[in-house]
Amino acid sequence: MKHCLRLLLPALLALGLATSASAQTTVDLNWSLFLTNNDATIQPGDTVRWTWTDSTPHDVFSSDGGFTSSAIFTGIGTMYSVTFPTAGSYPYHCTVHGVGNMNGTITVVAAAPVPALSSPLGMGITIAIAGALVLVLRRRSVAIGTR
Ligand SMILES: [Cu+2]
Repeated sequence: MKHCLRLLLPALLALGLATSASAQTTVDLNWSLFLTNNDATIQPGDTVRWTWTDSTPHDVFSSDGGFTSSAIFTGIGTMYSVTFPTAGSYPYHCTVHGVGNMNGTITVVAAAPVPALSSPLGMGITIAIAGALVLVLRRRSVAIGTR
């Protein structure tokens, strides 16, 4: 029984620490002529990276002016990236080819908060899970007479 707890508690602590961190990701989008509804849904802090996949000149221009590639680039493999720190909806388009021919919307949705281990709620959840597992292990030990 004690041996089980020695293995179980560090695992629970590691789980609590792992779930308290949110990984930031990069979402890749192709960017070429007649590419419409080039949408992505991400979380705050994530990055969107557009990659030119044709040889036509393009830019990336947010419809509300929040971000822009600030130049018209040409060349397959050209990249432009934006990190979105705040939840919201961010429509964008190519100014060379217009909204009707090249567009998309980046939707940034705040993730459900995960209680950190250092928070009272996160610590409480970890202790409750550990307690429940201890009870289960004790009952199993009693049932098979290995107490
Ligand atoms: Cu374009």
